[in-house]
Amino acid sequence: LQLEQSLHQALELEEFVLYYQPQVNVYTGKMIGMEALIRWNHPEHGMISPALFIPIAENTGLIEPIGDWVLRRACRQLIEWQEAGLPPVCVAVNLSARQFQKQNFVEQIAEVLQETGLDPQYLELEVTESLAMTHADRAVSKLYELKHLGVKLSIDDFGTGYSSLNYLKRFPIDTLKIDRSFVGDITSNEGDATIVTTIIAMAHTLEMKVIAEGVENEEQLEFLYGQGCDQMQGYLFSPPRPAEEIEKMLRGGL
Ligand code: G
Ligand code: G
Ligand code: MN
Ligand code: NA
Repeated sequence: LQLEQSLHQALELEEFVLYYQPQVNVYTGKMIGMEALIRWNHPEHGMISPALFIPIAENTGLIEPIGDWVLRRACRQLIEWQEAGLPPVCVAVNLSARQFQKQNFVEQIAEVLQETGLDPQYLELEVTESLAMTHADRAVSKLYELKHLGVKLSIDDFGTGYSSLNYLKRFPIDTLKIDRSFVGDITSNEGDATIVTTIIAMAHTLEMKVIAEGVENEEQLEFLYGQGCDQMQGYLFSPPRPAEEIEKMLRGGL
């Protein structure tokens, strides 16, 4: 209850910040986008991980105003960078179940795009595999409505949930994000290597791109390159960083 109270205040006091983690083209090594990841800059406890407060925000419903803040912040940030003449990149925003399932969610996205003036092709929405596969029929139609707005869609944490391939082929998804739990051991664990290789092949058959998460070393990069993985994200390239640091990277002409 106390945390709920302070989460409420955190919104009003503007204690949330967005960090951004670069997403890189495996072949060119260039940054092509980034994932927005929220942090809570608590006056006493410092930076608090979303892993600690997002579940509480989900349960209390505070995820709705927080999620709305994240969307607007990310879109505004991109507009700022575009207006400053920096190279155009996409921003991916994580959606939680409660947001995605909300009745007027599609309208809300349309509203944010209109209010910020962001070209929809630069906004990517991430839904987790387990969220997409729960009530998959309803998810299919909602994903199509979102797709019609012109935004990009990706499935997050792919491989950790229970996917029906029958639904997967019906989702208008641009990108599958391979969960980092498979990427960590790809060079030492044959099973994980096979899973990653299979996900990449399947995604390409379904005309989706693949991004590997949690890429931490050159050996993993080599493996992914060899398997035709499209994009990667991970500490090898960059951890999630504050906007000012990402801006420097963009100015560096990545
Ligand atoms: O950045 P970090 O690895 O600490 O993120 C931990 C978890 O919090 C991840 O599962 C990530 O998807 C989730 N997360 C980060 N930012 C957001 C957000 O803005 N909205 C939602 N719903 N989840 C987020
Ligand atoms: O669930 P989601 O994929 O949205 O979560 C992203 C989380 O993964 C973030 O909390 C981020 O800090 C973390 N992360 C990003 N890159 C790496 C990495 O290379 N290794 C590890 N262990 N975690 C990472
Ligand atoms: Mn994510
Ligand atoms: Na993930």
